[in-house]
Amino acid sequence: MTDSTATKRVLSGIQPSGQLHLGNYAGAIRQFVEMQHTHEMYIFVASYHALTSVRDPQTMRQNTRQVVIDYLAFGLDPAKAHIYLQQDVPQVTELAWLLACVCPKHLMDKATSYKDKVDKGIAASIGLYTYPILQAADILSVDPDFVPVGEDQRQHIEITRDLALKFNHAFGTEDDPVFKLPEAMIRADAGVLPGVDGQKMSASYGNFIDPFMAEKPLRKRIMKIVTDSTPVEEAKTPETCTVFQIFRALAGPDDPRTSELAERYRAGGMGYGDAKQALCELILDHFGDARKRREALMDDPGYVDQVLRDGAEAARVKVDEVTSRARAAAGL
Ligand code: AQP
Repeated sequence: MTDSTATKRVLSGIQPSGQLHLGNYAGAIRQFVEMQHTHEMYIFVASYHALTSVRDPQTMRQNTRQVVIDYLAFGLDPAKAHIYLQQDVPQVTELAWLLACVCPKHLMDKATSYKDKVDKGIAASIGLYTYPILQAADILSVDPDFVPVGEDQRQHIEITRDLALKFNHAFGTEDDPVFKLPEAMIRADAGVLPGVDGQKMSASYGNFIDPFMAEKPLRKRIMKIVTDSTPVEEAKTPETCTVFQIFRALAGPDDPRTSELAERYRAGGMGYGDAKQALCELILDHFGDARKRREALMDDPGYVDQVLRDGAEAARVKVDEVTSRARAAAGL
């Protein structure tokens, strides 16, 4: 990585709508951990967003805390990344309003995640409908260069850029725009990770795999992955199999273990049960250190509190600066 990227700023976040899962890891968290060595990082817990689906305060508190612990367990280092809760930087809700006032309604009408979520049973609230505006405010609030996200979030980053442009057009000048336009950073090899039912792996769809599960329930969970009924002796197609797709996303497409497993699919003579065992071993190996770190973090609440205090303090400085700039530009 060259010096020119060393100071680039990154923002991303995850909703505490349930346990973090392999989809969050493959699409987003792995990038956070890699980028923290070369970028200025703002990584938050999207608690206001989770209110669109979580209705129990105790669950909200527990999930929120758990996301922070899991960020740290996956390898985020608070010495390298500002880790904070969305509710500790409530200025983003003001920014969301400023953006809502320049947001044409049709921009929300065409956001596909609203319909997907309502179809899956999440209440059709105005919060859910305007979720991409709050997300745009989160992103624009720290002037980031890059937003590492999973493939499913591509449209929301486009909406963020649209809203920034509209606000800049209304209240900025070409030489002095109010908001900086960020770029989505989406891993080409990650795609949208499927869950045990073959649909997008998702916290609120009940189809996710939690890499921190105890070994026995983890094995049981992986055995539940839906496969087709090709008999053991017949050749199988790895690319269309959910087990293989998850394996490839974790190990990486160029890893020899991935090509070896693909070979076994194509050769025939391997049942899906064997592929599931291989996936289970991979998960236990890949997350071995993270699982140990998580146990230690669960016993150190004081440390987690300190990480959040420091993170919120740093985030507020930057978010205050951006919010003041937007207010002033709009004549407030
Ligand atoms: N299945 C997935 N494949 C790849 N990336 C994924 N991400 C989520 N699921 C997958 C990425 O994880 C980040 C945080 O997601 P989020 O929880 O804030 O929102 P989401 O995409 O709506 O995730 P869920 O699990 O589906 O949450 P619920 O069920 O509450 O809506 C994002 O970068 C996302 O791309």
